[in-house]
Amino acid sequence: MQPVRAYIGIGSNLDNPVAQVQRAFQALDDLPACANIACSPLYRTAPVGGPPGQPDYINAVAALDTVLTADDLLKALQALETVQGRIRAVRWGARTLDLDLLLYGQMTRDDPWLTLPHPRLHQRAFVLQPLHDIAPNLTIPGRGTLTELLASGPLQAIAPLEPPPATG
Ligand code: A4P
Ligand code: MG
Repeated sequence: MQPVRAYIGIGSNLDNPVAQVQRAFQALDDLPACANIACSPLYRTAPVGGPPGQPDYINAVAALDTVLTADDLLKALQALETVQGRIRAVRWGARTLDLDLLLYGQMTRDDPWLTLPHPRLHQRAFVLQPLHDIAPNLTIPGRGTLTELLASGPLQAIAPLEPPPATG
């Protein structure tokens, strides 16, 4: 099987979210049958949906080349969530680690177990902006280019965790 470029959305808002996201980058880099990882900057973002009063999230995106099938990659992601203490209680509730399969090549699929592209990707600045940071020319099947989606608004305003120092 030829390697497929896959994009993974990473979110955490419990138990030291910055460390959770950094640990997730390392765990993704260590996955068997996956290579060439690219990691986006980290963003601090206000919660979208879910129960009121949950903490802010740290969000990021990773890309990797994989020879796993899409189903096996999702199973691997769910296993990593469990290793990092994910407990599923409330939909969109606070979590130590959420790993969403955003894109698997240009595959499209409408299945509750695995929908591709991720069904809410195009509405979320906390996904679109870090995706754009590592893959500015990406097209989302059925949705358009990242540039178009970021310009189409209205999207939540988000800021990098550590903005680059001012120059000049
Ligand atoms: N599933 C279907 N397609 C996919 C896919 N492409 N990637 C199924 C991953 N999973 C997929 O997921 C629920 C079910 O979706 C799984 O059984 C899987 O087979 P889950 O991770 O157990 O639960 P969840 O993440 O709470 O649900 P959901 O609907 O995926 O939530 P979202 O859309 O991921 O939203 N606000 C901020 N600021 N930052 C965030 O990261 N995240 C969410 C979760 C809400 N608000 C947020 C953030
Ligand atoms: Mg999820």
